[in-house]
Amino acid sequence: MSALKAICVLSGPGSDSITGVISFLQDGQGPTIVKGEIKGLKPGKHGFHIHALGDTTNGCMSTGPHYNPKNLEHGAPEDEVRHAGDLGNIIAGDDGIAKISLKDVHIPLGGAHSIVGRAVVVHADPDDLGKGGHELSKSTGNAGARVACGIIGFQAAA
Ligand SMILES: [Cu+2]
Ligand SMILES: [Zn+2]
Repeated sequence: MSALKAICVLSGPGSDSITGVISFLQDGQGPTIVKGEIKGLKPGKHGFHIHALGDTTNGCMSTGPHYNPKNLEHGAPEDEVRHAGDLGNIIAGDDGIAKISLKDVHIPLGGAHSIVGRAVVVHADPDDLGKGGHELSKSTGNAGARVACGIIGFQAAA
């Protein structure tokens, strides 16, 4: 069985020109490998999620909530109770660049719970991973504004 590949080109709504490209690779039923780079961020942690909808007609706002096919509460990537789309935080350096390299078993590129056609969203603030005690902690991680997003689409197979 050949690997599935997908790609997401991100951009921000503001004039601050946040841009990035994230690639996804899944071999068979294995974990999905996520790699990429996002530029133009404020240094520090930024919430990083798969949102449910591939709809950017109203910018990143119309990508819906975190992708959550199992109807669970928001959490950290390593938690059992989490949204499928909860990929935690990315960390931008002083140069505003965040490099991403992670593996996750909850974001397949095929089957009933595929993330292809959905959106990657980067937030202004850190994701508290459900533990911040804020009224939004258990739904969004209180990660603030959506500063960049893009739609995940298939790419030519590996
Ligand atoms: Cu999000
Ligand atoms: Zn979530």
